[in-house]
Amino acid sequence: KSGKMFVPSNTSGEIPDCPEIPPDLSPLNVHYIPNITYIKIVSQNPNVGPGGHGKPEGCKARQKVALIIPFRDRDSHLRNWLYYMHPFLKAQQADYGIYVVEQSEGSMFNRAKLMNVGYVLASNDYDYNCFIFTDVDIIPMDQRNLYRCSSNPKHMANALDKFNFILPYPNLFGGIVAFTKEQFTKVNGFSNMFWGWGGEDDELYQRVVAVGMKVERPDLIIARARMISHNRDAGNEETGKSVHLIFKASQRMYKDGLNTLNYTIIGITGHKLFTKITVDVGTEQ
Ligand code: UD2
Ligand code: MN
Repeated sequence: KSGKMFVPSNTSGEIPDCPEIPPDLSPLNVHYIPNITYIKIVSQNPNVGPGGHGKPEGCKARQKVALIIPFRDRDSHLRNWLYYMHPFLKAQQADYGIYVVEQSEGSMFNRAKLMNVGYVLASNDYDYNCFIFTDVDIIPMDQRNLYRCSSNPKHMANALDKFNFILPYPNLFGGIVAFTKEQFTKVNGFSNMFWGWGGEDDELYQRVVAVGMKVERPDLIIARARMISHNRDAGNEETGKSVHLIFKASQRMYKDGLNTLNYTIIGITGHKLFTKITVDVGTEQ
């Protein structure tokens, strides 16, 4: 025997925490590229693991972030989102996973219910403590806009190009929101009752207010983001039923949400750039 043992260079076996604010973040040039291909995005992001997971090298992230995207028939938007977001999240030294929650054909779109399904399945996949619920068509224009959770629920789509980079009305809570696990369970998630376009974001805002939490927003300069312009999708029409649901949010919130969520998984596929969950969320009762 030589008596020699292999001793790794870092004897404690621990890697340091990442800095609170990642280094070298800057504004970005973002424009819609209709013909970007998955092959190109994969080749440009060799560090991304199966199912769309990324992790910083050489340091330990302070949060584990799940990005949840409600989806149906928006492939070119998804390609653009992935093209910009994988490098963006890498620059932010994020420990993250991307979940595209696709509603199966034949029923009215239910964005909020897809968010709840994404929350449950992502939680089963990895030890996430932060959940960012984002539309597929919104791409941040500044790396300093940290895709992280805060001590309050955070609304992150407060400076969209579509609204000339200002908050169009004070209670807007649509587009992108970030919740810790504690914050999201405290409001019982989103309502499951919003079929078709509109109102589910305002209802979530009412839940946040009802439990006494405040909403945070990033600075208007760093929150600048592009929303890819589009028409209203077929199968996501506005029904006009949302107003009374928003109004009664605080009375309904503990009997409509994560604790009453029902759905049927059609399939879960680990793509190279994201995890796709196809789900049947039913139809309006
Ligand atoms: C606003 C809100 C959005 C949501 C919506 C009303 C902002 C910036 N955005 O966006 O968060 O509250 O109003 O429901 O405030 N989707 C599909 N396929 C479909 C339909 C929708 O993938 O057929 C997904 C996709 O991720 C899309 C999101 O749902 O970005 C919201 O739908 P939208 O983009 O049509 O709604 P929009 O732009 O009016
Ligand atoms: Mn949109």
